[in-house]
Amino acid sequence: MNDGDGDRIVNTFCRVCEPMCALVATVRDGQLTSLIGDKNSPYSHGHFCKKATGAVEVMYDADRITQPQKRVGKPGEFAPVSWSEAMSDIAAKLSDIRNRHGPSAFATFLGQPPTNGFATAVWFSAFKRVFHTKWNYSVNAEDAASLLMASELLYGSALLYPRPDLWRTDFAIIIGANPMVSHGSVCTEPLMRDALQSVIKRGGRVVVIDPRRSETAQLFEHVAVNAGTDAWLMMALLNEIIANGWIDFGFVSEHCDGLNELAELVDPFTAERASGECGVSAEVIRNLARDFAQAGSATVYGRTGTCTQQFGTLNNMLQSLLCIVTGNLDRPGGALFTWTSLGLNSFPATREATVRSRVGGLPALGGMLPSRCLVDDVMTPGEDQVRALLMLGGNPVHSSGAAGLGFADALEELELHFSLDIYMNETNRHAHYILPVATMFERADIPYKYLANMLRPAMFATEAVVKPRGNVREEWEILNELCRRAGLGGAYNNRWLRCLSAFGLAVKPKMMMDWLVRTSVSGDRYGLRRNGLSLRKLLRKFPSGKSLSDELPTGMLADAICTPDRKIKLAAAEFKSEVQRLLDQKASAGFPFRLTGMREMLSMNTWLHNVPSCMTPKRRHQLHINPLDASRLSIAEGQMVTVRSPAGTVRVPAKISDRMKEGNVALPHGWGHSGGWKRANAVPGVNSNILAAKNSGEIEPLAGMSILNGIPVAIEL
Ligand SMILES: Nc1nc2c(c(=O)[nH]1)N[C@H]1C(S)=C(S)[C@@H](COP(=O)(O)OP(=O)(O)OC[C@H]3O[C@@H](n4cnc5c(=O)[nH]c(N)nc54)[C@H](O)[C@@H]3O)O[C@H]1N2
Ligand SMILES: Nc1nc2c(c(=O)[nH]1)N[C@H]1C(S)=C(S)[C@@H](COP(=O)(O)OP(=O)(O)OC[C@H]3O[C@@H](n4cnc5c(=O)[nH]c(N)nc54)[C@H](O)[C@@H]3O)O[C@H]1N2
Ligand code: SF4
Ligand SMILES: [Mo]
Repeated sequence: MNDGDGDRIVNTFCRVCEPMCALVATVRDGQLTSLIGDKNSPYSHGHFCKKATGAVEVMYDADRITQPQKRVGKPGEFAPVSWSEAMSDIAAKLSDIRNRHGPSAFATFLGQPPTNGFATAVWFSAFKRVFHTKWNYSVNAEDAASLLMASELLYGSALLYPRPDLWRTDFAIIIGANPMVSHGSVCTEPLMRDALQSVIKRGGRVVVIDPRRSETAQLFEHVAVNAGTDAWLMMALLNEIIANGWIDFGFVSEHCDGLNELAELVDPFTAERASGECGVSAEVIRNLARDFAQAGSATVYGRTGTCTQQFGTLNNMLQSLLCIVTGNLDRPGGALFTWTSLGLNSFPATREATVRSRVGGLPALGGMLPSRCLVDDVMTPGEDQVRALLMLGGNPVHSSGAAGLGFADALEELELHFSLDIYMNETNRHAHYILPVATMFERADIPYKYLANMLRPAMFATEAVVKPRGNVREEWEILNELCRRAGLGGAYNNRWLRCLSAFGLAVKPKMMMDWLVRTSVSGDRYGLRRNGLSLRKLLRKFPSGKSLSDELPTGMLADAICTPDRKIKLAAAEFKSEVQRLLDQKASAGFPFRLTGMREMLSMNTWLHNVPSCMTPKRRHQLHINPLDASRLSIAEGQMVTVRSPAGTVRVPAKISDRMKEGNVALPHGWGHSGGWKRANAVPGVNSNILAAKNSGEIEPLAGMSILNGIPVAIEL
């Protein structure tokens, strides 16, 4: 579209976080000059945030890497090289390491940002298959692995995780999520505020369970819980519900297994006993159980606050169980399975956790091993030892819960470490090569990974808004080229596509996107369905996107459940052992506070701290502490305090805030930089994950979760 004065108006969408808000960009002389939310989008209605502007500044950031870099000295010392020199050296070294040690010696690490793009997700998946990589790590154990594990244990597939039907529910419990800041995760909804407010408009309730009166809790009802004790609270809620018979017996007897065992397991968890642990009064627990169970429909939405915990998998099972026993699974207003036009919802009947890490035996969930395993897998000699690593847009030296456990030292041991990124960060400063990639505005895309999480399924597409800056390449091209140079054809699952690629005829992302759109439920089936979609039609006729449905389907349960007898397991063996571990757990003497993380509006994990829109002059990295706790310790606003955990110590200024529950403190993650990003490096801050480090034996045992919330700490002046 053109709009006079030489300005070009381009419809696009944001891929910084999960809602993927529709945007309208203005381009002048080939430069993206302004960005606003697309009011015509039937999906996001103009919603957008400052992080999208931050992403434009990232694209034009002087500290961005725009030419391949080769390590020439100590960590962080790089010199520019040509693509051909970098690629031929990497491919030769890869082939050599694979010849000498076998394919398992080459591992991959996937960070969060690359998963937001279609081409990267698809080509990376094929790349791993073509190279037969066995050890594939990610930040999933700092994120959602416990959700996947809980789904596997309950429903028989890690990918069968429920989404909260916020647009239809009468009662929403939000536990360990702050969607007013994070904009939602594993639940894709740009209109999150409207969705939550719609519950109130229908006469329903939204109850936010959080140690901090979060931005979401401020808008709705808040129940202040002690960090890391949610399992106590939810066990007591279940106990109340079961003891009072507020159960949907018809649903449970048709679809579930193990109600009697579950009743026995929850029996010791009286409201009084749980109250002593979680800091919520017995009366509030009883009333919450009753009101939730007796609501017309009810749902529970939890996220990183309950996932990345000592009892992450148990928490996620309990969140589901509250919906299951009250008959709120797979019905309007409850917890729903997914639907996507691309057919990504064809439920895979797999037991996911078949691959386990080389040392420590932690499970790969969704095909992803916990980040912490990389350290041991590199450092421990023997068969299948990791010697070469592809770091795809990750920063685990900073983001991993094992950040303090010699992560950087392990990276220095690698024979080959190459990174695809837009910056030099705290992790790839240890790489041998950094290969610079295109940012989101420099590539065509369709929403992909998050389609299956949309509460209102929609489809949209974007062209590249501007040409890639400098000498960067798209990730798919780099991955494909490496396969080709290693004599493996290309990064395609299909043999014919690999052959074509070997002859220089690589099938490109737009062709693949077109194929997916056209063969999708809403596609034109290459002319067989007159009103169906193609990529071209999406781009031309629906530049602001197309809404496919206002709600998710229900009634899929019978087909969806993947357990051998197609029953939901209410009391799996793993569940029982976790309940026992909960009962046996002892407080950490000498560490009277509980530390949590908290996301901030203008941060995106570790990577948006170098641009002015996001790192505004007034921002500070602070420890949030309740006024009563502060006065007991004689801490004044802004004073430096020492935060000590069993794993490490950091010093940060205090922010006194009555939004914190007494005895709980919060410290945002992602601060304290030492990469190639000058503005970020100059801002005072610390890496909060130094406090989280734990050896494999001490972490959440089922999914291998890093414990990032509810860390026992001491606070000193
Ligand atoms: N204490 C604590 N730690 C946490 C969390 C927490 O809540 N508390 N949250 C965890 C969670 S949920 C996550 S997802 C992780 C994130 O952990 P990571 O993925 O390791 O870190 P990120 O900060 O997301 O960024 C990784 C890198 O991606 C690069 N990048 C940005 N866009 C692109 C792109 O398009 N392509 C490529 N190739 N690179 C790109 C950035 O420059 C950055 O260097 O952090 C986890 N760590
Ligand atoms: N602005 C911004 N948005 C983001 C990101 C970002 O870094 N910045 N990251 C994106 C990513 S990768 C993800 S995975 C999502 C995460 O999405 P969310 O999980 O919604 O993110 P948080 O804002 O960290 O919310 C976690 C909430 O849990 C609370 N909490 C901490 N510990 C406990 C506990 O023990 N019990 C309970 N009940 N609550 C607890 C915290 O106080 C916080 O309010 O956000 C995404 N969106
Ligand atoms: S909410 Fe997320 S997807 Fe939407 S504009 Fe902000 S950063 Fe982008
Ligand atoms: Mo995440």
